Amino acid sequence: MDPARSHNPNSSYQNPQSAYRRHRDAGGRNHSENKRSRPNHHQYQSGPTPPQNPRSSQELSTRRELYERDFPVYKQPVEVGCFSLDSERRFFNDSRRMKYYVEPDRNPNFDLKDGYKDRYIRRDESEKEKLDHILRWILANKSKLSSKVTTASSCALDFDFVTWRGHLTKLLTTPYETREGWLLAVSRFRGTLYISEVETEAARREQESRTERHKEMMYWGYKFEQYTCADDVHSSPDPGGVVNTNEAFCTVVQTRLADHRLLFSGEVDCRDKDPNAPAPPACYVELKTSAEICTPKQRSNFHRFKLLKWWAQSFLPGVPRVVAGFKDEEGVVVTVDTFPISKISQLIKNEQNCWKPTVCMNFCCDFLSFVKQIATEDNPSVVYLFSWEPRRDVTFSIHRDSQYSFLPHWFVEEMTSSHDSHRQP
Ligand code: 0WD
Ligand code: CA
Repeated sequence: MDPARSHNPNSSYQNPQSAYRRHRDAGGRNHSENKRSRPNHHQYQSGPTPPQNPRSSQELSTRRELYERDFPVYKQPVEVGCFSLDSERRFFNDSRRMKYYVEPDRNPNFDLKDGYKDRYIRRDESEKEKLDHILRWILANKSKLSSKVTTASSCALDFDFVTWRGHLTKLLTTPYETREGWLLAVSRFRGTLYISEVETEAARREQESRTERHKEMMYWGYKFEQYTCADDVHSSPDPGGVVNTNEAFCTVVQTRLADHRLLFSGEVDCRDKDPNAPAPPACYVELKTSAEICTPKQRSNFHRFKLLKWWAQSFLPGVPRVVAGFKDEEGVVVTVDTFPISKISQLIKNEQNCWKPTVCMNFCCDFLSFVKQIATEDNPSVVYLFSWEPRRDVTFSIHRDSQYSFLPHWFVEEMTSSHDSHRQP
């Protein structure tokens, strides 16, 4: 277990010095829309919400130095459920798309290019699913999630935050990110804060201008999964099959970061097929591909950039290891290596100016506190849009009944009626 996890008396949460600042800003620009046009904002359709205090603006700094303090409490994540998405992206409240890891040779020579032209079905990325699958999972499991204490508090769920693991990964890496900003939409509904990503203008342009080579390289990662995963405990991988990126198996975990109770879901590539392996999420394996490392400079970059992303993504749900296929320029996996997540912080110790897990976790924790403080109106059609660009502070704007609203009616209605029926005698 990672020594930084909770149960370690030395890692108890220190009350943070607040990294958010209040300062005067004549326009109160971050409380209302269109006061300052940001390149990654779409045209707003709704009218601006009048600022509560037109002379103050609140921002959250992302400077690393502010987050170098003791590691916050991060409870061991517990799997509370899972779901699957089939080849047509249909939701199932079960593990039917779970796969089993079959350890490859150390030097397997897997050809990742194979099947790109004729055995590849790609998910339609223009279909923005937002939190829908997680919300479906919540409805399917609401009897085991509803608050046991239905007192004066209007909390229907015992969680402060519901989101995708991928969104939390972006938060963890923000203090070290120099290229890609983000937009996170937040709505408060029955006391829980739902966080859903909005595509930035830059990301949309990047996607539209992808080269053929880039598109093919995106396939390589999925092809590596096909070489190393089997559909059943006793079967073998089938490299002759079709790669369909609609299919997914997702874990749903519950944990706590300082005083933030979190429920999030993340896609899991496969599990250890040994029946004596530990219970989920400890039996899960994350698969990655990366360019072969030939020079000290490449090794240093791998430690500074790749391992940060790999660590953040798997540490969050408690996935203990990453299996990496190192590929040459032709898309052939030349070496396979396993990286235990708990060893990554030692691996990077000799890098100058390297990333620190504590900075990642403390920034995420402070961002969640910032969100709690800002997103106060409990209304599923109100969106607090948090926005960040590298070398800037996190800012926000507020949107009512806009294109940003993301909690669907079917979810709001079913949560509302079930909540009320709980209160009936
Ligand atoms: O529609 C969207 N913009 C998003 C969809 C944003 C974020 C997530 N999702 C959905 C995806 O449909 C996917 O089923 O969430 C699921 C994955 O969620 P996650 O685990 O929170 O995401 P992340 O940790 O970023 O990615 C995990 C894996 C990726 O593996 P690698 O090894 O590349 O990190 O999920 C896959 C990918 O295999 N993945 C996606 N698959 C389909 N559509 C997407 C996506 N947009 N993003 C990641
Ligand atoms: Ca993966």
